[in-house]
Amino acid sequence: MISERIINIINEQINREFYSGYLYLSISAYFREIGLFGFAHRTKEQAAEEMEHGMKLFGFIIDRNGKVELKQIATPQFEMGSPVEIYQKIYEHEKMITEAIMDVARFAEEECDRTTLSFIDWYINEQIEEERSALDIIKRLKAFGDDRASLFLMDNELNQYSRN
Ligand code: OFO
Repeated sequence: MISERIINIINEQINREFYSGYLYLSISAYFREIGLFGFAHRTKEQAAEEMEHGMKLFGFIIDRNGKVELKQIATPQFEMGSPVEIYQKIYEHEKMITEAIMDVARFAEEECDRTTLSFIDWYINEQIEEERSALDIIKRLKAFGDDRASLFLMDNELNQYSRN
């Protein structure tokens, strides 16, 4: 039996994942606007990934016979800047998501809910990847980003990105 407390925090997490999708989509639109099509592609793929994260949580609540509550998705409040500034904010956002996932794990531990604990493990590992990939892009932008030719090459490289 899953507790109300766990259902509530997972419903909140569904909202955060869809918000993340919105956030990446807004960033993708901005990159597209300024002609960084590879960055636009990469962040659009990330948006789709976030929707999948939300849907997986949605499915989990249904599977556990809980009540899904779809909350309002906020408009992303994100001041765009240079690619490195944007990725620094993405990194901060992902760290916040990691904390939220850890809260789900903590609640599940407190309630000895092994099913939720085992389910949320996937997200804990996924967050390692989410933080790392944002950091990798920051590192490369810092190493090469001021140079327009390098930014062009990196943009082309990101255009090849496929999450499958
Ligand atoms: Fe779903 O992890 Fe990013 O936000």
